[in-house]
Amino acid sequence: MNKHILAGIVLVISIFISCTKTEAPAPYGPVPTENQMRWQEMEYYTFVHFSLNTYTDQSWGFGNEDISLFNPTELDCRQWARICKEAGMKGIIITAKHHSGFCLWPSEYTEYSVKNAPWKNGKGDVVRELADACEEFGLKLGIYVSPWDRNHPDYGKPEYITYFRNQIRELLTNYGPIFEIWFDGANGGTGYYGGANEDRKIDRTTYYDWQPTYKMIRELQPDIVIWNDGGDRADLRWVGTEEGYVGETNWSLLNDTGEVEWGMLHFGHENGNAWVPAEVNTSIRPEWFYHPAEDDKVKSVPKLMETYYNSIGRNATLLLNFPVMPNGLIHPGDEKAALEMAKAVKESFAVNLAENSKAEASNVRGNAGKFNALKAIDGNSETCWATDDSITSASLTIELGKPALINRFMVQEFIRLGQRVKEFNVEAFVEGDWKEICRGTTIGNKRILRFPSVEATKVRLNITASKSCPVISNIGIYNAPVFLNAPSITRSQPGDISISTNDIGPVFYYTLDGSEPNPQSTLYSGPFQADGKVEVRAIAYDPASGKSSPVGVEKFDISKKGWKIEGVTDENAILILDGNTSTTWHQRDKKMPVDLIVALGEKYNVCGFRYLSDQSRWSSGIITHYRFYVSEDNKNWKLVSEGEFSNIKNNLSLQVRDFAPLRARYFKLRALKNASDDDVAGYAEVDIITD
Ligand code: FUL
Repeated sequence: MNKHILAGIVLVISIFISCTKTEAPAPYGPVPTENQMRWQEMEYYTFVHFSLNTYTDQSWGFGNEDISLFNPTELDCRQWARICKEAGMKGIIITAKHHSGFCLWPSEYTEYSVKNAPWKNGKGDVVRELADACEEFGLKLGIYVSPWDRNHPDYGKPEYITYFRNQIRELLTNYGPIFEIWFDGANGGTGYYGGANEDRKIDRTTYYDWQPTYKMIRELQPDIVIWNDGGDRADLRWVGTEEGYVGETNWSLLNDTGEVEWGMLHFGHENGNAWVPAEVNTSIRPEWFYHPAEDDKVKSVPKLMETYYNSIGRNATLLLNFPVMPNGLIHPGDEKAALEMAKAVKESFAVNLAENSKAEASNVRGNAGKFNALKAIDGNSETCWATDDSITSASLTIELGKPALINRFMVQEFIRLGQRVKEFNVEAFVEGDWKEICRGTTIGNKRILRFPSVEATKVRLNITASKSCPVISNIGIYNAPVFLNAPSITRSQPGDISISTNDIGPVFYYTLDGSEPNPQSTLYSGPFQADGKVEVRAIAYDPASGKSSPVGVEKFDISKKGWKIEGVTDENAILILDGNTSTTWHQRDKKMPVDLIVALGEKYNVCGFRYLSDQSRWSSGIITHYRFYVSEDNKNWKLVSEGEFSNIKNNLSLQVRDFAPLRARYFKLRALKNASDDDVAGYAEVDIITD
């Protein structure tokens, strides 16, 4: 036989043997269940916050709100479902019962539900209508049912757990398949509790006795995933913030020991022994429930895209909330923002420059075609590039064919075999040289990295550390359009205005007369003086693409130049007046109630105040209950506002309270209680509103 033919036959036989012999890598560490996989692949779904609070403008109902307020005259769950479908979401989780205890379905176990509301003469059932709409639009249904119940007389006693389980059973029996159940961890304490009007504390680690409840849930809904932030470890985890992001390093792992520390929620445990992936929950507006005052605070497309990259692009799913209006509909502004975001996502990932180009890897498992580099760019997430078992660092190079502008890199691990990669970087071949364009730590289900546009002919993924041999199912390279964030505008105590952004490369234009800024307005060249009442409007502008950001607006009140914090020697106290939201001051040396007294220097008609808590990830001293006083002489004080900053622990947004104007030269913010039940009072910024 001809030598070459023989060599060819040997090669074919050896390839055949190696292909058939090369097994997929063994799973490494914990792996997802089928239910977790199905959920992970949904990627994006919505929350709907709707309850009696919708009618009382509250974040948390106390539990005694009048049922007769609930009358959504135009309620249309088909509208919610249509918007979600068009926005690319795959399911809807509804607040069937929020902390107030009011039930959106006619529960047979309580009178505090839609069955006693004027809506549809007590014959309505919001959960039923939503289940039907979801079925019609091909969406999955999820249930939020609050463990904390501020209405129920038995809350805090063992009897309540039976009540709670009965409600869960109703919800998981009567409304078809439920993809996710959501158990909020908030347990604020005070409530109506059937008229007791008291503070009831429970031990969140034992009170709810979760295991029998989990068992019942899985029997009733075998395909469900359980989200729980309040006790025993469930299938999914909270990320420790409601701001719309998870850690850049994000392991889908936790330790199986029940309670986890706050920081670990954000990053997961690298060596955790249980698969507990992250879900990023955030609202399309600052708050979860509808508040008319937030109609102009719907998040912009760049902000929502930021959230997209910081959730789905960081190995998490995204649960984006719509607050439904009192009439029962999603506000047109929220709809517009969600649809524009969907369009931006579509445009960003429309063309995958990696797909079906050429690719080579530094190592291929068993030299087998089944696991070669091309499997990472074939658009099929069931096939993957994998290396030999002994390999924990490897490279994969993609030839783009011709020079192409790129600014996004997407990579996915085949997580059914576990999460492995610890560190990687990406290089681009630019004018004859390799240049690092971005780097990351974990990958997981999906990691998307952003970098300034670069023209490249080749792109190389270098996995520099992995727990075990890497298994990569997908790589995408894109040139996404620019979406700039509205710039942020701050003013220091001496009156210097600064304009800034996290985006790379834009310039800013601004106005001070209320007119809309454009590239013909004043160019920002550094901080400038503008004291007293002034409205600054600014845009970020990208000279390369000619694109502008949405307008950032900041209304500043009276000058803080002459303000003084009374009775305090710590010079850092001034940080709470500096206009910089990332600097803070804490009072730690007093017992609650803790007062903050500010002398304004002159007399003003004061008609409101603003409190911004410590914004850092490890924030402390977050005031939850307050009293606000004004005075002309620092002796005789008038109480002008008091109450709670509901949900402030999870959602650190600015708290604004208005009241009837009063002449004042001093104000006093009294902290009655904080979120961690200690004596620390912390502040990022404190400000007043004058008329
Ligand atoms: C929080 C709750 O207290 C908020 O009201 C909201 O429901 C959010 C999703 O979870 O913990």
